[in-house]
Amino acid sequence: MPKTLFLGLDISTQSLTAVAVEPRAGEPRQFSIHFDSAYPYYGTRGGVPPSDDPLQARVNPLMWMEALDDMLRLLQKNGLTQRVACVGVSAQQHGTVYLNRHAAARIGALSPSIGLAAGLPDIFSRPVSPIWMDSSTTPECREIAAATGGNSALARLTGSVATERFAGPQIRKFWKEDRDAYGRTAHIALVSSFMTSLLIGRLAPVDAGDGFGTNLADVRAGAWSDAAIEAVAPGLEAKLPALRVKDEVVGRVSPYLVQRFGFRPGTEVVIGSGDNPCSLAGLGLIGVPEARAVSLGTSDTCFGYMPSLADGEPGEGHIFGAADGGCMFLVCFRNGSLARERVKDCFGLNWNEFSRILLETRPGNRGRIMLPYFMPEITPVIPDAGVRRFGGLAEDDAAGNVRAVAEAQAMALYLHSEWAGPRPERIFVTAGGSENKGLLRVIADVFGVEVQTREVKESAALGAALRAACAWKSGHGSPAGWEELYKAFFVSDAGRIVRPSADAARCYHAPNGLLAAYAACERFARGEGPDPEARIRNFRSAFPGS
Ligand code: XUL
Repeated sequence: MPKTLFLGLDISTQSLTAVAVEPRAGEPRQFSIHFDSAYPYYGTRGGVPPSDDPLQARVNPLMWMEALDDMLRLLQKNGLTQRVACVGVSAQQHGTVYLNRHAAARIGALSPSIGLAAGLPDIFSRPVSPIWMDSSTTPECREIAAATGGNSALARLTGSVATERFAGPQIRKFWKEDRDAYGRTAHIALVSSFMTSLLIGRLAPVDAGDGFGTNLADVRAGAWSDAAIEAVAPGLEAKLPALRVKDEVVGRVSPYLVQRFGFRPGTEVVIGSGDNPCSLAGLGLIGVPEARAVSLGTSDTCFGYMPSLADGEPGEGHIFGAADGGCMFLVCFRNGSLARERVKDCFGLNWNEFSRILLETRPGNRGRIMLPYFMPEITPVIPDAGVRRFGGLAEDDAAGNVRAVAEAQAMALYLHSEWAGPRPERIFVTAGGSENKGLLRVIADVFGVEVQTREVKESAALGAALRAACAWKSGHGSPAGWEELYKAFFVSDAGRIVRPSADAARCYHAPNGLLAAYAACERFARGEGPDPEARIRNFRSAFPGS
């Protein structure tokens, strides 16, 4: 008798990944579909069609549906679907999917002979979904902040200042630009609740991990906020999914999934969540506030668990819910892997060479600093793309630029997450960039703490599978704590450990260290501070060997 599996499906910016776990069974099974190569007719690059407006990023949700269909077929071919006891979705956060009044019924009545995208082309009231990379809603952010008593009040209420990529400002922009289509919208899902709806065959609720990243919820009450909703658009409350603050099973897979892909009829589905809240679970950090995660993916993020909410407003980041009903903080940088890749490609390097340069060059980069804003940045908010170089960093210096991009990103991760609490005891690094030894060394040195990787790189998909296991177990009389669960399902926590060098950490953290010089560059780029070259000279005289 084949053993029971738990399945996690992660719909990220660039790909759909499935991870299937089985207690104490060794390596999880893993499959990925990359949107650009699998569905060239959607014209995506890095999962998003290029736009004339650099602030806009919108995706046709039918592409995600095609990918889900293909992935479930692939899992069936590998004999996995019939063994799944419970499945969970992880998704890129903040993207919104606009459904018309027929959608709910159509999703539930799909014929198993037709694919998801082919069978449901007309369930949308808006043919595109703005995703997290869209930062075109600055005017709407201002309006929402003004209507809710200003950004401090809004951040205290919703866990974030008005934020361009969040559902609230995006929905307001849609309402302003196309009132008819807004009127035809019966339901606005987040990507996680949309994909979960396709699994259960009816509209799914949204969890607080994703739901708090909207500027629409009262994070202390754990419910949608009337004041925030009123500031966005009329009649919005009726269009939002139900909000749940703690993980729960939201249904069973639809007859469509049973017939088309061979799932067992009783297969359960846990509430979906965002990729960052799922990664928190996948890295074993639920209930562990002393460690933090750094995810080096399309976006770079720094996040960690918070057992309860502090009284003040969050700093530059965001507060989301965690699977156990607690909270997490998150800071997100748009110029993540794509910026690293641009520097790598510009000098014709491969990733091994990129890593070797980081391992061979000296921390501090002799005071040469880059602000790698290849795209408009969200932390700090820099609307105008453009790479800025300081301290005499020459454009054609391969080693200087490689170190400069890696140091800048690590310093930004450090500085912009300082508000979230004391320096962590250790950092878990995940996603694609965690395979790069050089990047791990730079992060360890900049944070001045030990950095660890996990053997399973796909922490978001793994986290979704673990959340499925956790919810299933509590519903079947064997509830398990997160730590216990993590031990039972996690194949091994063997991964790399990189310890910081004390000298390197000093060159970043000393009063005249590189962090101070880098912060001055950021202030200058935002028009909030003087030319940083004097700070850079101070750094050079304090650390002549760096
Ligand atoms: C988080 C964020 C990104 C996306 C990427 O706030 O916008 O990390 O979740 O998938």
